Amino acid sequence: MLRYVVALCLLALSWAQDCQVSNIQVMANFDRTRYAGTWYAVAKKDPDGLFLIDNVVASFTIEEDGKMTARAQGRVIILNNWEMCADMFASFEDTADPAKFRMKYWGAASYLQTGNDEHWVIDTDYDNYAVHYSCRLVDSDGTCLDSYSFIFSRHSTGLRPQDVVLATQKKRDLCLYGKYRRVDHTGFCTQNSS
Ligand code: DAO
Repeated sequence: MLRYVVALCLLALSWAQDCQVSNIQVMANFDRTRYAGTWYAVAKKDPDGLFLIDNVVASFTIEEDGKMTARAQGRVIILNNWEMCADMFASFEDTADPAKFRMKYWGAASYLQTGNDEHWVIDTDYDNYAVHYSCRLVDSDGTCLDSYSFIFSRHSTGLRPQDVVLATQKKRDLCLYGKYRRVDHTGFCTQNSS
């Protein structure tokens, strides 16, 4: 019996870490109402063509029709060396999985990036931390060729030590361990809004 349990655990572990986008586990029974509110990005794995650099704060709202929307700010550098605080908006299209959305995003100003990305909530306890993931391009072998991921905290001061442990495990599960950088909050966006 023990042998079967161990074999099952190993199978589950290898499944979680085979780096296949289709095998990525997202948050079970995701509750968007509890997810709403302000999140501070504390770490980010950048996509190709980095956009939001630091001072990233996202605020999620559940509208009267139940749809999720978001507003985010962050420091960006556009036109090679113009540094500014980007004011961004997003609307989320539901999918069959409550933790997986299609996110349409655009800027308050026309020269800011627009796009249509996956927005998956990998894990959250709603009150302290959240792990987000988006794969922009799936390779022919099923792994992700171009992804980005935010680690969010409810606290501008960062993650609690116990949440660092949980987020680190999720980074490994996403096959992105070692690819994140810290996202600083310096007050840039309170002084330089677009
Ligand atoms: O920063 O490189 C990047 C890609 C992110 C683009 C999307 C930002 C706009 C909306 C954010 C809402 C919550 C994550």
